[in-house]
Amino acid sequence: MVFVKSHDIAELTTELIGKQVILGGWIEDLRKLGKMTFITLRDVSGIAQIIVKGELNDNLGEINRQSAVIVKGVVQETKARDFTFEIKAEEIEIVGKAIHPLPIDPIGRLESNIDTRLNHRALDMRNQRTASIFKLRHYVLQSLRKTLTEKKFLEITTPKIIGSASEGGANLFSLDYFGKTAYLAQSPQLYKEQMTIGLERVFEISNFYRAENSHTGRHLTEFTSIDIEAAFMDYNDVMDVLESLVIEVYKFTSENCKKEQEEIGHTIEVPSSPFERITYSQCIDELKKEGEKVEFGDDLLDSHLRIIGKNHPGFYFLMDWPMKLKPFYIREKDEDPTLSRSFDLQYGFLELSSGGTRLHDGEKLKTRLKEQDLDPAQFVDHLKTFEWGMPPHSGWGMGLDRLMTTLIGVDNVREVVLYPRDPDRLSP
Ligand code: AMO
Repeated sequence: MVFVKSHDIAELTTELIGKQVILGGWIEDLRKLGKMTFITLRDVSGIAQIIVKGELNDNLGEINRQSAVIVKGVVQETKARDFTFEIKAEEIEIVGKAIHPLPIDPIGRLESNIDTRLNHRALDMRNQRTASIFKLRHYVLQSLRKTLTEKKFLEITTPKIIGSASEGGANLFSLDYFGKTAYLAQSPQLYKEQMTIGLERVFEISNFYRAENSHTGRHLTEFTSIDIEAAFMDYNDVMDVLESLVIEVYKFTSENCKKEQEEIGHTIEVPSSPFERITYSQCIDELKKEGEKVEFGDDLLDSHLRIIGKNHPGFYFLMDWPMKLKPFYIREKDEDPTLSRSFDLQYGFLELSSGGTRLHDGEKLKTRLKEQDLDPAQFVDHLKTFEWGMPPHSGWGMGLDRLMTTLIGVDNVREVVLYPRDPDRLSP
């Protein structure tokens, strides 16, 4: 039999009754009833009932559930309650046999823990809850690209193998590069800033790497980041871009992914806007009121953010952080140089994004590098671009995996990443 399907299951309608179709998919269920066999066939788009009778049924033999099959048959009316038509099989070919028993139950009747599912991720994708998460992830990416393109951002791809750190020395993976030391990029920070001198507004959606020995539901060693950088914008402008992007993602998936929301058992609620914008100083005051021993200049610990998150559920911006807590490329506020033009986008206690206005004066950048014990000599290629007409610019980076957890209401980023990488997991 040919391998080419005539239709996806979702394309079948009662108008095709009497017509021959060729379907391809996996046997989700199989019931032998005397002279007949009922097969539930699933493909990526849906499920159909196949009925097998007569000689074909007599010669059917053993077929394990979850085997891949091609079915040629005729669409006909049905008495089944769950279907509006069925397919009377004329030919069935098992094109990919599945073993029995399988290591996990893809229908999800027998629940497996996340580690077991991740060990068999490809098979887990036949679980409709898991498949729906990754369909949603696709639509999130589609929405992000659409909105950013409408806002005149151009998609770029920067190198992931680099010669010096983009975010300072911490958490760097190093590798041998033909006898030299190379690193895996922690972010596209320096390259995206450089691109503003010609392309003005750029974005990148790529994987980046952090040698973070963290065992939490929100840290991975390889994560997907959505990054933007825009010339002639201040941090308030790129916060507006971020806010409208998040709102659009929620709107787009809430409207276009009804089936996926049903499968996951979670309704996507579009957040109200504008998002609250609170300052770091306000947070310190709030924490002090709650009896926390914290002073201006201290970094906010997870325990602090949990308190702030309780006071401000949902999305909010936490802005104007002290300069000393921010990376070398962040610019100070004119009216108070101890404060930075920076922000984090929070979802409760969870940090989704950070960004800010950048220093665009090369000399100041050099001074800041030294202040942070970084060697300007390591950044010569970057620093020289600041002599070529560097415009004022701002941007942010947002963890796609973390954004996905807020969208579908799960706690662990591993649920929304195909093959997560963390200190304990390097395969499959
Ligand atoms: P930052 O280091 O805050 O900023 O990272 C931006 C966002 O990326 C996500 N993220 C992670 N997600 C999962 N696992 C990790 N280990 C991990 N590390 C970071 C988070 C975080 O908010 N260059 C700046 C951004 C900018 O200023 O443009 C940067 O990388 O959601």
